[in-house]
Amino acid sequence: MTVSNSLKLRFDVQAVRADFPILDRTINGKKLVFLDSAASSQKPVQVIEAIDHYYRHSHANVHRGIYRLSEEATDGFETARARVARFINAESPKEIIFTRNATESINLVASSWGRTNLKSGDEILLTEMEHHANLVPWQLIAQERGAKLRFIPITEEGLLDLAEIDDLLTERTKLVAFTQASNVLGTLTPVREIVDLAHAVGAITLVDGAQGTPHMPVDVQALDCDFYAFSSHKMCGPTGVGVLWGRRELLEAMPPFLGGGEMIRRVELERSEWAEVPHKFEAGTPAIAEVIGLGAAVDYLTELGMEAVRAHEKELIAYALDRLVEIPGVTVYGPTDVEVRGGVAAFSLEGAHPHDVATILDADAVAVRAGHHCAMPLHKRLRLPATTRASFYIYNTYEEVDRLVEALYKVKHIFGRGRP
Ligand code: 7TS
Repeated sequence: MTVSNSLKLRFDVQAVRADFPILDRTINGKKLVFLDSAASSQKPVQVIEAIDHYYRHSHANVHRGIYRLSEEATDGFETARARVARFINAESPKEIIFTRNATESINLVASSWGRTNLKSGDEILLTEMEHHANLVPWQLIAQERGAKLRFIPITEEGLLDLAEIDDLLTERTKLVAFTQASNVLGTLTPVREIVDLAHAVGAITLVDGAQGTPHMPVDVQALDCDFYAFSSHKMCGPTGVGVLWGRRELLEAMPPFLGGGEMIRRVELERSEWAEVPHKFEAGTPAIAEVIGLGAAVDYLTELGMEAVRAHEKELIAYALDRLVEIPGVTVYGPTDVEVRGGVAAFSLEGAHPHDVATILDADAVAVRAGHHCAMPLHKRLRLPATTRASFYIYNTYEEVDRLVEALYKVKHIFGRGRP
């Protein structure tokens, strides 16, 4: 008997699992164990059916036709915007901009806000644990504007090291952009504390919520940040849609990101006037079905309760950390205190390359990710070329952690270092 048999999870995981058709799949004759939700989560039937229903019954372009189908599509689209606003406690749905993904949301701010607000000598403060999505857009705009990038370092344990923050945050700092949760270390950052420090020197803040919104309650007003970015596909919703929340006065002062239809009030041959926010930032036909699917995902997570989602993941990661460190030769990175850690475990296994580990786990139908997880500077800081990463979500169980651990013992056996 494994330890997991004596433990019970926060909510009825079997009922949750029954909502995810893909979890019935077998790979190599074994039941799939999906441990790569940090890359993209699986989708419940409620989301799949919302998209199916939309295409079967209500598809037309939005904000244009004065006929029933177009009105239904527009209504579905705008209702989803209101649901997303409520989900992160935005003051108004007008502050919710639909993009393609978190990456595009961050690029929108770097481009529209950065071009009009950054000048030579200004500084942008980032951290050493950022995903490339919250690094490269700032490199591009810093180069263009002659601004300088600075970085909050991390401690050996993988927490943000705020000891030198007074030197890093000065009146030259115009923007602080940082992740709410590391997609490698699992670290949960002290968002409100950093936001307060940034505001004290007059800087604005962007929080990369790609690994936050899917896993914990988010209240942008309580966080007091200025921009907040996330992706639908990591939170049970479809691919192809992301969200940027921004303070209305900032959004109103920013120039458009992309030009075209939908984002204008009036167009002449030589010049145009922009539509009100959020439409100013939504050029062209949007991902209507996907936005409606995101609305269904928000309903699904709201019904589960984000406090319960976080509690579930906290229990799973605590169990996973305990079991992984039992395996000789395994090193898990990131904080050990689950109060400041999300459901992500990146690790190495002595003597085995992460790609080999992931390939052997795949033979056992355990899906994990191997590589740098789009955080190359963080891996350089950890002096590692790559790691293997297991990430957990609402549908994962203790038994699946056991399957991971069993499969890792097999890897050790294959590499000749462990017991069979
Ligand atoms: N920020 C963080 C913290 C992320 O983890 C990711 C994606 C992104 C931004 C970008 O999200 P996207 O939807 O725009 O691509 N993270 C991962 C990952 O860990 N494995 O694959 C994608």
